[in-house]
Order: sequence, then structure tokens, then C-alpha cells
Amino acid sequence: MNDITKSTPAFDQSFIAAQNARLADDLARDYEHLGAVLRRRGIDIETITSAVGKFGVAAPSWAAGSGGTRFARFPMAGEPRHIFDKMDDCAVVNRLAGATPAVSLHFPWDETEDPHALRAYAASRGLGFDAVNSNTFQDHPGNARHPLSYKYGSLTHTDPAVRAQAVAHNVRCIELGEALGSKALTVWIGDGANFPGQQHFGKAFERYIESVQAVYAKLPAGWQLFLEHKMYEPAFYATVIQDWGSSLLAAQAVGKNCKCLVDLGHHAPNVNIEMIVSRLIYADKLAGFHFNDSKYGDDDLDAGVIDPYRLFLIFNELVDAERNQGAGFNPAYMLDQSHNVTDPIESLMTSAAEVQRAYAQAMLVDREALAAYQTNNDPLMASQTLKQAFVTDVQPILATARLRKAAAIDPVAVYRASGYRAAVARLRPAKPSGGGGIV
Ligand SMILES: [Mn+2]
Repeated sequence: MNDITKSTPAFDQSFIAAQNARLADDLARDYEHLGAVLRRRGIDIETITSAVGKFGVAAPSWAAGSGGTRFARFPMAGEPRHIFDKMDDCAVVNRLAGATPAVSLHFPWDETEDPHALRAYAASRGLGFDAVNSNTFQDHPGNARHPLSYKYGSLTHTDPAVRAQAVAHNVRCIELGEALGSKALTVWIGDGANFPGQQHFGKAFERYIESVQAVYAKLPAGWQLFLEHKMYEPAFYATVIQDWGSSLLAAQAVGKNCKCLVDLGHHAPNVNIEMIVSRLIYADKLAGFHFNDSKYGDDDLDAGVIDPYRLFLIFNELVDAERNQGAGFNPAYMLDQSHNVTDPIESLMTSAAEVQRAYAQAMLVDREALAAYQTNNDPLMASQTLKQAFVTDVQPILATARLRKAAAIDPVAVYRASGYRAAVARLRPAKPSGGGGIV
């Protein structure tokens, strides 16, 4: 453990302020101009900026290190060695980009025997905790809580002893999460089959429901249980919770506070994810999101890098629901990415901003006009109404929201100028590259 976040320029208010000072005049002019543009559309820019400033998306602890593929992992200098280093890096992300006030942990990757100490460490760096995640999709050699193998499944395993072990781990995740101040557990399992006939579809699904019900029974008051579906990988023929339909059936069978989490990379290419979001909102079963982007599969690329319009269309549904339901509509927003070729801190800062961007753009949609075009069957103008919001450059709003919370106008530039990665590289010895890919 070190005190890097206390000494790095990335945390020094006067350093950040000096960097901001070089850009502040131009930003003020851009913001004023955008304010005038929006005023002509009947939109108060301050309302949008205020909402953006309050919008947070959780950073995943597992994304602080270099990711990998099934083929290789290329470590970088200064990689976090343990959960405290990860918290330091996540603190820099939030300090400079001002959009990730909570961290989502993964157990046992982030295993700790003293969650209270971890919570205090996070709080001293301005961080809290979002949903905790359980890992029963790999074995944990040497971990006495996981003597049995998950090779053939976890919550749906044919052996009740393995299922009991997986259930017990999820219950432990809830206990750790309670000590950390989390309010939700996200469950994703890799259970499935690579061969036709390998698994009885119906019986495996029934075992899943039964196991999740056992976890749900241990859920504290005020908590939610998030079920995360994924079409394939590691199972390549059939995955037990492969789609939002299976997820919804399970959530409905388990209980009111069990909901469906949408990871943008966990669908077939070209699937209309925004429509799935709408359906889950209708059913009051939308848990929240794992934001990332993809071209072909579960690519875990940075949010908004491939298809920012899809991200906008998802937020269009969310803002619509927010307008209809008010404060009661409160999905969990988390990033879930793997950074193979970029500095994770830079990727997390820009990804959080991309999510904020989609939110801001979606708030610019003229919903009254859109409703009229829909009612009057004017598809061209309906589409143009969405496009008008999407093509509006909301960068001055995002930057101003950051400036107002003393974060960086240009987070990546300030981060690079701070020399943070080189500083931690001196403190954190390089790890040899393991053969493993995704970690
Ligand atoms: Mn995910």
C-alpha cells in the first residue's frame, strides 16, 4: 500500500487548476455559444449541465489492470498489484474526469478479509462502492472457500455440492458488499454447454432458478440482485442465461428485487438493444448496465468508440423513462471494459465521458415534437428529431460539469502531464506476463 494519490500531481488541486486555466476562456466562450443554440430550441443549458454533473457511472476494479484476450495479455508498467492500487487508480479516474464516484468490485479477485479497512481507504480517496460481482466462472486454486471445480458449471452444476459452494460464494459477496456499502450483487455465470446433448436445457435452467432463489433469500433489505445474461463464451453451443428472455424469466421467478442487467457486449450483432431496454423498463426489471462497445462479440471495447449512436439510442429510452417515472427510475450504471492496448486510466476517463455524452444528448431530444411525429406517422421527422439531438456537440457541457467539480477540463491531457503512470511504475514492480488472456 502506498500514498501515491496524496502526492501525485494528478491529485493536486493547484496543478489541475493551472492546467484548466489554459483552456478555461475558450471553454467559457464555447459554453455560452452552445447555451444560445439550445435556448433557441427552448432548452436551458444549465439544466443539462447540472444533470450531467450529478450523473455517475461506476468504474470496474478489474479494468484498472491491462486486460487481454484468450490468446495473450501484455502487461504495462505500473499495473496495480492489488485492490488498494486499483483503488488509487480509480481515484485518479474520478479525480480528473469527475464521473466515476463508485467502484464495482469482483470477488474473489478483490478478495479482502477486512472490507471495513478497504471502505475507509476508498472513502479517503473520495470513492464509494457500487454493485459487487461474484466470480464462479473460474477455479480459485488455493482458496479454501472453493475446493470444488467450476469446470462443468457453478449455480447450475449437476452436483449439488458445487451448486452449494457457488451459492455460498454469492452469499459471501453480499456480506462483503454490505461491509463496503454496496446495495447490489451482480451474478454472471459461464455455465452452459459446448456440445448438443451435453446439458438438459430445462433442468439446467431450473437449477439456476433454485440456486439464485437461495442467494436471493439472503439479500439484505434495500438490496437488489442483478442477473447478467450473455449469449456465448465460455460456452459456445448453449449458455444457460444466454439472453434477456432467459434473464427476465429468471428474474420474474426469483422476486421483485431481482432484475436484469444489460451488458452491451452480450448480445448477437445488430440486436436492437435499446428495444430490449424499453421492454425491461416496461416490466420494471431493468437492473442497469455494463457499458462497453463491440464490433463482433463481447469485445469489451471502450464505451462509444464503435457505435456512439447506439449508446445514444439506449439513453434516449432511459431519459424517456426518467421523464415518465421521475426519481423512482434509478438503474445502476457501470463500465465493464477490457483495456488491451490503452492505459486503463485514460480509457476509463474517456469512457465515462462518453456515457455522460450520450446522456446529455438524449436530454436534448425534443420529446413533444417526437411524440407528435410518431402520432402523425412522420418517420423522417421523427428520425431527424433524434438526429438533431445526437449531432449536437455537447462537449462544452461535459467540460463545464467537470470544471465545476474541480476536475479536469481535458482529463487525458492533465493525466499525461501529471506523470502518474511513470510514478506508480517506480513503486509497482512489473509483473511477468502470464500465459492467461482475459483476467
Ligand atoms: Mn459485464
